Amino acid sequence: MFFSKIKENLKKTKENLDIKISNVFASKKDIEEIIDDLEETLILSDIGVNTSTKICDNLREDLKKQTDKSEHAIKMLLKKQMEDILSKNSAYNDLEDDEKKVLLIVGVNGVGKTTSIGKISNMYKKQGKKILLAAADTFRAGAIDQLEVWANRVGVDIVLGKPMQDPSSVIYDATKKFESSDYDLLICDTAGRLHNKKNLMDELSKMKRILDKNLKDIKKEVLMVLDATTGQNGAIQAKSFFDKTNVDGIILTKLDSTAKGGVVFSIVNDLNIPIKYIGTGETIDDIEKFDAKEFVDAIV
Ligand SMILES: Nc1nc2c(ncn2[C@@H]2O[C@H](COP(=O)(O)OP(=O)(O)OP(=O)(O)O)[C@@H](O)[C@H]2O)c(=O)[nH]1
Ligand SMILES: [Mg+2]
Repeated sequence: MFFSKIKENLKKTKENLDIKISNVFASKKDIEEIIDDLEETLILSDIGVNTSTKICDNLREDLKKQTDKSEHAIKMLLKKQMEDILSKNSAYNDLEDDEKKVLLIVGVNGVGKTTSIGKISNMYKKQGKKILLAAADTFRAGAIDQLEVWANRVGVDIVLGKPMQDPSSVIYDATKKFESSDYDLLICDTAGRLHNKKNLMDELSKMKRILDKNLKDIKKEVLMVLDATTGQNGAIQAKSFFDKTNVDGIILTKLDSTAKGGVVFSIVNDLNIPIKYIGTGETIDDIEKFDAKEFVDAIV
């Protein structure tokens, strides 16, 4: 059931990719032509030139080694190659049983930071974790309230900033509260926009320094939220924007509303950053820990 939900939510990407792949086979050509057409199909599905070429080069090699060159066999090999690209860099490291962790959530405005924090809190709350949120987006009017609504909905604690308060002081307060009780997870919301880019980068670095200093022995991850509907260009822009904050992983949102789900492959292969979670809708349960096999099975 869980599995069919992913499939349902990735319908647009599946329609884009799966049907085109079936069309390649339907027009009965020789193997070389089929692979060339598959390569073109992958490129046109936002998988990117480098990544599509790599998948199909490997597929050609695989096919040399086996006699079964039926549509089914080729498709299985294709899926295997697609899965390999994704699993190489995307092993998910979950919260261990007694591990504490801090997530600093960054990303340009409107990509889905606050919503993802709500969904992730809910996911870990259901696993029995004790969670604290920090509303450190003090720049945009309404951002603090928005996170508070999520905190109440999920039933987790929150440290509230005041509008225009120094965001790092919110993080500071949150680290103190985190230490004062047996919290497992601290998730920090940040602004997607400040007066300018330098300002935003400086602010994020300052927050990271405070986390490092005050919660020295606790594992931290900077997660960059990307909106899948912006495709490859959005991903490349975001990478250059947030490079300085040393991104550890990606939360890829809005995969339900785009046919560009192929961007997952170029993010992992070209940007070299693992995808940790995917957002597949606007409701609280529309988040999944990223799983390479599950993802490929849902779209091809
Ligand atoms: N369809 C869909 N919509 C999403 C998803 N994640 C977030 N959204 C929507 O995207 C919009 C922006 O989400 P926010 O969580 O406010 O984004 P943000 O990055 O916190 O935005 P700022 O605080 O303005 O920087 C909202 O309307 C969300 O419901 C998703 O996975 N799928
Ligand atoms: Mg927000």
